[in-house]
Order: sequence, then C-alpha cells, then structure tokens
Amino acid sequence: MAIRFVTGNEGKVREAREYLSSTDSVEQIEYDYTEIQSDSLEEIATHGARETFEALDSDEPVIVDDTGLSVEAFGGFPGPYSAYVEDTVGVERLWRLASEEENRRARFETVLAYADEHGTETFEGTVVGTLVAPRGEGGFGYDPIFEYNGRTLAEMSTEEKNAISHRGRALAAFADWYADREA
Ligand code: ITT
Ligand code: NA
Repeated sequence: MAIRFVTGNEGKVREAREYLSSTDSVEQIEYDYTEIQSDSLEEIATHGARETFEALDSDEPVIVDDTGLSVEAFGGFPGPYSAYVEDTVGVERLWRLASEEENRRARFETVLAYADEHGTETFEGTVVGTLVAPRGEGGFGYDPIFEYNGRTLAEMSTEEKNAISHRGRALAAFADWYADREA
C-alpha cells in the first residue's frame, strides 16, 4: 500500500523516498490541515496526520513530518516557528545572528506522525550540530548552515544526510515499527 506523505516540501519527500524505497511507495499529497498553536512538534504532527486521514476518503495511511531547528543560545528558538522564520528572517540572517554568539550549538528535531484506521503513532529523531556560514548546494532549508562532523547537511548526499539526520532517524524508527506491524 502506498503511504501518503502530507507536505508541500519536496525535500522531505525526496528523503523519505530514498529511505523507504525498498519497502513502500511514498506519494506526496498536499492537504491544508490545521496547524494547531502548540510548542510541541508532536502535538502539531499528530493533529495534522489524524485530521488529514479522517478528511480524505481513502484507507491509505498518511504521514506528517513536523520539524524544527532549535538554537541553544536563543533558548531553543526558532523551534516550532522554523518555517515562519525561514520565510521572514531567512537562513542567512539567522546565521548572522548566531555568529555573534559563542555557543553555536543547534539541534534539529523531527516528529513523524503516522495515521491509519487503527490510530496514530509518532516517531522522533534528533541531531545535534553547529551553526556555520552557509556551505553546500544540496538539501534544503537550513541545511547549508548546519554542520555535523565537519560537513554541512547541504554538503551531503541524500543518503549521507539520512544516515545521521533528524528525519533519517525518525524514518528509521517508523520503518522498524511498520515492518513489524506488517509481518
Ligand atoms: P510542510 O509543513 O508542508 O511539511 P514545511 O517546510 O513548512 O513543510 P516544517 O514546518 O516541518 O515544514 O519545517 C520547518 C522549517 O524547517 C522549514 O523552514 C523547513 O525548510 C526547515 N526544515 C525542515 N526540515 C529540514 C531539514 O531536514 N533540513 C533543513 N531545514 C529543514
Ligand atoms: Na509547515
């Protein structure tokens, strides 16, 4: 059965397809679910997945991915506001703000929420790295300013990024659970 990935972000879909290619097909769909006001990625993703599954007239499961970048020196900001901050402040200016700090540690966190007729499950992944001046042409979003083990996420292939990233780890947890469940 195809899994429907509810997102407007093609970068997320590319990573999920690379990761899940041996198991299930991933179909991108757009659905404007309610983004509830919450500091919790888990709550936002869970509501989004449930609402979308209920609204669409199909038994095919859905997944929603909610991701945030938390900068330690900024008390975790932008966190759940990461998409808004990318659109308004931008990646380059967020880096310039961070460059004035001694502590440049940051963390990406992804919550994947899966919904089907049996209920909703969530899977998390995080990666800790360092903010740096933009480098690399790959990936998307904040990838050029997030360095892990000497390279930015934008300097990695999709496969390399998946092996260490927030989303790759969440996808790994999901894939394990899903395989067990189908067996
Ligand atoms: P959907 O909600 O439609 O899935 P979005 O891009 O709005 O797409 P998020 O709210 O989860 O998704 O993303 C928060 C922000 O973090 C947004 O600016 C993304 O570009 C960025 N982002 C998400 N995952 C990322 C990743 O793996 N690397 C770099 N930036 C990422
Ligand atoms: Na979003």
